[in-house]
Amino acid sequence: MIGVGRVLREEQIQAFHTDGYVVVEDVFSPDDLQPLVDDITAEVNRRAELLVQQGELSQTYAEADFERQLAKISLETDKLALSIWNGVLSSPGIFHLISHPRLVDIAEVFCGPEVIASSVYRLRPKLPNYAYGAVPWHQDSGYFEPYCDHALVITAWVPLVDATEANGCLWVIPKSHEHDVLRHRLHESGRYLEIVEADLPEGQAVACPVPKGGAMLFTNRTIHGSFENRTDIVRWSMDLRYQSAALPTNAPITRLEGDDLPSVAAGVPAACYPPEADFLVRSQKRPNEVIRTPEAFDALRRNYAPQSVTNRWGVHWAAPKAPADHS
Ligand SMILES: O=C(O)CCC(=O)C(=O)O
Repeated sequence: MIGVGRVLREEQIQAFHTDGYVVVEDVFSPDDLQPLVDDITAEVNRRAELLVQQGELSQTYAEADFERQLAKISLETDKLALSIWNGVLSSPGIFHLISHPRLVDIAEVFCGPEVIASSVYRLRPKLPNYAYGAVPWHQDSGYFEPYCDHALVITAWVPLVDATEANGCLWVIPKSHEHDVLRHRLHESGRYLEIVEADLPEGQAVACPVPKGGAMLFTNRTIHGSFENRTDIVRWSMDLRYQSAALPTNAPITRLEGDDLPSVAAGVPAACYPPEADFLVRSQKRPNEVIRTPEAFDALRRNYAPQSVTNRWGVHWAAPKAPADHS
């Protein structure tokens, strides 16, 4: 299998399967992450300038470093931070991170050679001492189509600063991926699904610090959450997801003879998360269908007509808006 022994050690692969998660250090060089940091900074400056023009912010704080600018802005208004939490950005830096060869090598270890970058990617600026940034206990599958509960959709959680227990790194319940998808309820914020404390399985939760340049990988049934940031810097991170092309996907790919792909007509969902567009990020069988440029990625996401996800919990949460309907 491509990638095994090169991108991950055998014990890391084992840990992922046994515990439901693994932290991998040194996935990216600082140069790898800088274009994304620059894109985010440009976007923060753009939105801050608008707020200054509208009289809602005294200055853009552009001289502050990446870890502090949004924290300073947010002491005056939380509008900018909220617009990032509640939106889904599309930028060349985001595309290059999702399709970073080392990350895709890692995804290939678990998903096989036909790798779909799942539609669900999120940028999260967890602000200092701000309740909005906490993400309650959940399994990512709580948000996905039930059909995909027992498939593997991996999350690569990538911090853009050193993520520590103090600034709100992720917590997981080891081995919780062995459970089915547990009941999720609407969190009091109305923005998240959560597994309430009483429904959590036995097991000691562990904090998972990840240094900048590393990534944490976990499964769609691994129970995780993140809590307060008790520092004065913003805990910036991105979470990205990957799956096999053999699972339901709305990526524009050719179904090939011999593929055991499920059909929508047979009641199988169009994708594990139909509200946003998937794309093919690596393929041996369909190399011409791999999305290779930020422009193609952006066009695909903007032109996608969102479809709803099965409302299995009977609740509605305020899902972030994808590029097509958010500026
Ligand atoms: O970044 C966070 O704080 C939460 C991330 C998360 O829950 C996820 O990636 O599913």
